[in-house]
Amino acid sequence: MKPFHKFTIVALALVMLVVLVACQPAATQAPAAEEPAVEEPAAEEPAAGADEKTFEDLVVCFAQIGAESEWRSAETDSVKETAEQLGVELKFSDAQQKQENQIKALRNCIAQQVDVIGIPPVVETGWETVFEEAKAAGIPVVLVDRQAAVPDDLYATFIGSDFVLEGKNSTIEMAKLMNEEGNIVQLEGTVGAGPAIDRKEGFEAELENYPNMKILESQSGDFTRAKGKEVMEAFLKKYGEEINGVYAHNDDMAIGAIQAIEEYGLVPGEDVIVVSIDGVKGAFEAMAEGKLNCTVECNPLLGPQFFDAALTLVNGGEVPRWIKSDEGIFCGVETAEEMLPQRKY
Ligand code: GYE
Repeated sequence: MKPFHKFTIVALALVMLVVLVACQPAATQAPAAEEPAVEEPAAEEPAAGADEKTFEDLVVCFAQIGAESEWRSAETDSVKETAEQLGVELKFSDAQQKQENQIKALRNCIAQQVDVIGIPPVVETGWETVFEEAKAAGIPVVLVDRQAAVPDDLYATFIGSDFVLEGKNSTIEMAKLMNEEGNIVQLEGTVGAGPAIDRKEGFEAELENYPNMKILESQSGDFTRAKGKEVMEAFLKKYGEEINGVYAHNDDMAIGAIQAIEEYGLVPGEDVIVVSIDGVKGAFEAMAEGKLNCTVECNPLLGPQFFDAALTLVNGGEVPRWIKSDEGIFCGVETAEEMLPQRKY
């Protein structure tokens, strides 16, 4: 409402009030005349209860795993940028891939009595004690992008993808690309990590529908390019041209594998089909060059959903047990060229 308007309405209200005082029987109209006067302060702070917190009141911990992949760096940026935009006080830590560092970070957050803790648990197990400590301190724990194997009452919600489905979709795409036959090597994510366990499970379960496709060997490449390359070199040494396809649990390992395939003298994307998960820019670039065949998307831009959930929890609201991300599947040079300019990570 423009100031001029407000002034006019307030003036009108005053005139009405004088009329009302002078003319008692018209009292039933009083509420209408009073409206603008009460509306002014209310318009500033709609419906917010006196003790209802806003984003500016929140102090939130985010105990990040590290920076092993393009995906994780995109997630870190999303969390930091969103906190800044919303005015949330963020206490961010980087555990350099070590669970013990993540646990230390959580204990620090508890000691500082933050409002909410967000954590992508590097592996699924080993969280019960520290999550119980958070619970005892009344601090909700939000699992961001990776799950933990703990009882339901030890975390408020899981925000992230359906990794089993990502694995299953990867099989389906590989089957199409390989005409439903051939030998595959699997580059797994970090041993014990939720997405590594589920992406393997989804892929292998779906593979049972394709009797002429088989996995020669699976090994962890720890979600990094360097490790992905190293493991692929070993696979090539052992199996050579017997390998028809590579399934990598993330794009970074696939990009490492692509280098190994090229150095070995084969053509990635043609001699060896390559399918991976994440949908990061590096994958779209490799796909535009025809070296990666498909990437199954896993969205890392979880900052907005995370802080929304944090605010709801702090204000005593309910959040779903699983807040899922919306994701697509992208294959081929043309798709990559078309999508690259719009990709946000
Ligand atoms: O796919 C991978 C990363 O936890 C979903 O971790 C995440 C995974 C992601 O390092 O690239």
